[in-house]
Amino acid sequence: MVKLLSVGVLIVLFSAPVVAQEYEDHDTMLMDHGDGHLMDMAGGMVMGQNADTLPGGCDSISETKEITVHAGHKYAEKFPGRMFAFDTQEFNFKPCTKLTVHFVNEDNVRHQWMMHGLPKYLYPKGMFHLEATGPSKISGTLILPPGDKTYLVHCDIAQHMEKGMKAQLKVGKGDGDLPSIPGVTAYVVTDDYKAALPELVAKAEKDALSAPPIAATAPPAPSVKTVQKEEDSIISGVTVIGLALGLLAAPFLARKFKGMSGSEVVAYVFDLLRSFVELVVKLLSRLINLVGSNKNKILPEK
Ligand SMILES: [Cu+2]
Repeated sequence: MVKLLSVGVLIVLFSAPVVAQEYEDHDTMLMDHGDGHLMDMAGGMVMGQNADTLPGGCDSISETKEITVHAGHKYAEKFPGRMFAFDTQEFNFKPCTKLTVHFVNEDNVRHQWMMHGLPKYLYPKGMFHLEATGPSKISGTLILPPGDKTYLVHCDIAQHMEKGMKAQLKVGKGDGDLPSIPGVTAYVVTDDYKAALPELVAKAEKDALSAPPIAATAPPAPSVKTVQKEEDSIISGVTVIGLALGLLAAPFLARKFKGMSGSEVVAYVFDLLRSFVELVVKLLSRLINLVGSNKNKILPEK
């Protein structure tokens, strides 16, 4: 019974860190650097924060909205071939909405919720940007511009957008859709997960055959096949030399190996190889020294 209890306690102790994922809250640690730029020492950052200046064309704040966006690897699982994603791929708000975004990064890497195309007179570089080194949360507020426009929202860490962390935010009716939004719009580059490798090879060969012939005036370019042939001939030459050496050495080695166990033979062969390599290195370094010293002798005569 005591054993059972202690096992139970151990299981609870070890599973606790897995169950209770701790999120660092950057909002309590941020320092205001001015111009809507807030930052802390733990990898949290807000850029383009604007909670009170109305963008040109907005008479008043139309709505006050708050959203929570989660980011992480697990949200990409439903999108084949993607690695990272937000939990939401499309947002829609009225023009002149005051929007607060609570960004929760659930991965152990850095992620961003970066919005582009905002008016530059109000948002530095036209960006509103939340960044969190996870697992953690961070919050920021902006006021959306007037007019119908579709804004790109993504994570700008290298390759995170390409791997799926991309969304669109439509103000009003938006002005169209952006490409490669997981689950929303078609990928610019679509991967084919159905075709097996042999099929792909067959298709590539077929494409190569049906390619238009090179003009007669063009100089003959070395084709892949001829390069392959040259390599083949080099390899076969080396093989022939090796075989000949092996045949010559066989009687000598047979005598040497008489009465040796398998491992002893292997050790002996490796020893031979090692001394051969050492000899080659020594010869090479002597050659290099020779060339070097010749140069030194020539130089003063100039
Ligand atoms: Cu990211």
